[in-house]
Amino acid sequence: HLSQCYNLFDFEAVARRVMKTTAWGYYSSAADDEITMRENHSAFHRIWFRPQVLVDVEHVDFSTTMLGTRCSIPFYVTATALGKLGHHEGEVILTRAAHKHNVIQMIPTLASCSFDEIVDAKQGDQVQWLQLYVNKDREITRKIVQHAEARGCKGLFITVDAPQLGRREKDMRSKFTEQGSNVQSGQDTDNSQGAARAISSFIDPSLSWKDIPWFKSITKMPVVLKGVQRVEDVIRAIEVQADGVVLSNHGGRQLDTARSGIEILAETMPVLRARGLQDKIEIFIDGGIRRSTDIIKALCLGARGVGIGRPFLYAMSAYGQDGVEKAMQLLKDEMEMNMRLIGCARVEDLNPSLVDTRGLFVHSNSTAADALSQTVYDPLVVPSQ
Ligand code: HOC
Repeated sequence: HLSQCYNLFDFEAVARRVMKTTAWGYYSSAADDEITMRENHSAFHRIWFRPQVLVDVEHVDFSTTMLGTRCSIPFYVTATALGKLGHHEGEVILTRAAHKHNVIQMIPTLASCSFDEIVDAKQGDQVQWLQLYVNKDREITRKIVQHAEARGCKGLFITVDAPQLGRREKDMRSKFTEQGSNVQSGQDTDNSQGAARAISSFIDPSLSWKDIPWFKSITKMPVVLKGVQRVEDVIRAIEVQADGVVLSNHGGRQLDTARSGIEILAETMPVLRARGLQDKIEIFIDGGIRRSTDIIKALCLGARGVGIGRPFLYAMSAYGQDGVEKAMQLLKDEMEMNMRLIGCARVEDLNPSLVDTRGLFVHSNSTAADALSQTVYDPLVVPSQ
């Protein structure tokens, strides 16, 4: 029961039991041996806190500003495709829950609901961003971007880590057959290799750095590159005047054994600070965030905010809007407690001295063995209905 969900992992356990094989296969799958997906969360375990004591933390305020929008907590609902696989109402459930908690929602290109349905579901001055897969036909892309801006979106997140679809074997095995998407690719879809391949054939693999100024020229929305994975590319993003980057490996769904967002962040910020570039761009991360301690670690290391994807899909699939609201509330409760325990009353007070990252860059060889035992020999990888 919902009242017995005490953390974000609990929603995943319920979702795994109640979801259809195809839906579970699509949401939970990641590339190849799923090493990066597991690393996304476990990397946070290699960072330890150095709390400060005797700080007045009676009143804790963890509200913050992301791309100019004030929000109640430094996370946003990141884009995840095919919401109707998990719940018949799809992404509008996430919109409503995000409104309740004053959290920003990123609208996915590959949503099940139409873009306008998701915008129509927003209330009051609720803020949404658009996640964009760039179409081979740039006129289609231009129309999508300008329509999003006209409908009030406040940020454009261009996915840059997906010139080709990663190989998600769990998804492929479940043989996607449902029409969960509103996406019109204009081409025959291939349902035989999983949901993702069925919906992604329109995406342009020729997208490159030289295209980014064009995006800046067609919109006034801040332009953020989602899926950057090394400091050299963060610097390049600054050079092309991107307003932000998301350090992300696409939830481990694209290149397996890519590093976690939190590790890329820890690589990036010292270089930006050494070059005086730290205020030139907003840095976000996503992947593996399940606890408020993960959020706090990312903020200590210089992130402006973090994206959370699968946990809200699982909460939605298990319990609908109530589930997503509860998941958000749990994170808020954890956040208040852990800000107090680390000795910070405000987000602005979080800084690198509060974390010990010496172990972060040390990778254990056992990860590969774990991956094999979990992805090959686990009979529950694709649960039966
Ligand atoms: C090259 C196409 O984000 C997922 C979605 C869709 C990915 C399309 C990538 O399944 O991770």
